[in-house]
Amino acid sequence: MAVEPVVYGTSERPPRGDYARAGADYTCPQDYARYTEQDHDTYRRLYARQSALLPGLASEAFIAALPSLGAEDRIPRFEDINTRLKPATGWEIVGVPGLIPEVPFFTLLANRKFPVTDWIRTPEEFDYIVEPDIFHDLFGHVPLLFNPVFADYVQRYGQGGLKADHLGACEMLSRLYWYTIEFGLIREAGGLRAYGAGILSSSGELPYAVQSPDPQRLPLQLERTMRTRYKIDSFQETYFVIDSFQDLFDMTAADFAPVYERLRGLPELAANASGN
Ligand code: HBI
Ligand code: FE
Repeated sequence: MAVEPVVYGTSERPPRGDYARAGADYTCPQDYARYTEQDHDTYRRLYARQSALLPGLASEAFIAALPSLGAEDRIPRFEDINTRLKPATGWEIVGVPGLIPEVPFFTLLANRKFPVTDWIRTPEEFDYIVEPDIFHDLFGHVPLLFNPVFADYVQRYGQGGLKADHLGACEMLSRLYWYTIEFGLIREAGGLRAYGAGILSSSGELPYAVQSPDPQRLPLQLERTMRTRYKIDSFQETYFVIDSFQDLFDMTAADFAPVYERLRGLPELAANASGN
């Protein structure tokens, strides 16, 4: 069944992915034969550049898990990663043509299936691409799914997303996703490190988020974070910091319904709003 393509926060450009191949749940098999030698070379160059940047900037848990992706010189096969990921945390990665609507997205996460875009950027987009491609999803998101506590958080986020949809609170909850799973920072023994996929897969934002004096960095606090708007196509002006993945998981144990109610009466905060 062909599904309607969705375009999230990008220009009117039609989405890149081939949504006609996707099923009702928006997933599609990874058609490995479609990748060209140029695609494999783009992945190899992105992987080489990004992995060289990690020491001192990326979470130690991420660095430890990165080799679980397997191939570094070619696009990995999803089923190859799944032979390691399933036994590790019960997660598996599934192919999708690109960004998908909130509810199918939450449903996949709630079932420990992480949607990974099946196409890769062109060499001209080497330094920046608006929509998440396979490098952002694989390199940025998948390694920490091997970490049991973080993997539990992502599933709980998906379950929370399905509840939020019934409460009309998707926008508030998507800010929590944005400021943790995409752009989260963590304080580790060695100092401040990145654990968010959007930072870890970006050659510019990784040093910026961890070292620049420009952005503000606040302790992750559910209500403050869910009130704070985020930036789609530029570095963040605010980053939220956790002390451990356990803290992040524990923070989402509560039922968010009363939080949403309180927030509905409060004004949203700009991405660069100061103070706590
Ligand atoms: N779809 N494939 C894909 N990947 C995402 O990260 C994603 C998505 N759809 C919605 C979405 N993220 C955001 O709205 C989250 O905040 C929920
Ligand atoms: Fe992402």
